[in-house]
Amino acid sequence: MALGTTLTRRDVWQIRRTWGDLTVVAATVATGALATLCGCGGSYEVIKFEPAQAAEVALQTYDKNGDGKLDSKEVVESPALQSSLAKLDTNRDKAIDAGEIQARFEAYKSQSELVGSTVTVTQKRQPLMAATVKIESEPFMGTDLPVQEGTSASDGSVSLSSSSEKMSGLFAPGFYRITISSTGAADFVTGVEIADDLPTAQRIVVDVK
Ligand SMILES: [Ca+2]
Ligand SMILES: [Ca+2]
Repeated sequence: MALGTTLTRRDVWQIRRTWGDLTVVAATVATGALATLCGCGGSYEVIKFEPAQAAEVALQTYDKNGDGKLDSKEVVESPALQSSLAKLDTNRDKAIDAGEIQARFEAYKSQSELVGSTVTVTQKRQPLMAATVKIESEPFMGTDLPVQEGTSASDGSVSLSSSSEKMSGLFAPGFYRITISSTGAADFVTGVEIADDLPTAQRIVVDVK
C-alpha cells in the first residue's frame, strides 16, 4: 500500500519499498504516543533497510577525497551527520566511517520502529512564531520516508504533519535534515539523529541564528 492511505490494524507499513535487501520484521507498537496518534495499537509489519547499504550510500555521497571516511569538512553536506559526528565517531579519529554509520543503523533494530519527536523553534532562546519547519530524511536513508512540515506557534512549538498522515510527528530512527524558514531571514538548516536512545532528539529545540 502507499503511504498516506488509511492504515488498519493489519496493514503493512511499507516504509522502504525500493531499498535493496529488504528485511520484513514484525513490529509491536511500543510507544503510547504512536498508539494515541493512530487511534489503534497492536502489531504492524515494518520494512527496514539494510544498515550496510545505508552506510555505503552515505560514503559514496559525501566521501569526496575517497579515503573511506567522512571528515569534518565532508560532513558539512549532511547536516544530520555533521551534528552527530562526535557521537558517531566511536574510534575517535575525528571522522565517520561506514562501520560507524552501520553500527547506528544496526542499533535501531533493537529500538522502536517509530519515534515521536516534537520541535520547538527559538531565536536567541526566545520562542519564534510563524517559522515554517521542514524535516526530511537525509538522502542516504532513501526517498520513501515522508517529509514532515509545520509552522511554529506563539510559544515556538510546531505541530508536524506529514504526507503520510499517520506518521505525523513520528520518525523512523535515523538522520534528518531540518530547514527553518522565517520572514526576512535566510533558511536555517541543521540536522538531527532521531532514535530511541537519544531522548534529546525527541524534544528538538532549534535556535535560529
Ligand atoms: Ca573522506
Ligand atoms: Ca571514526
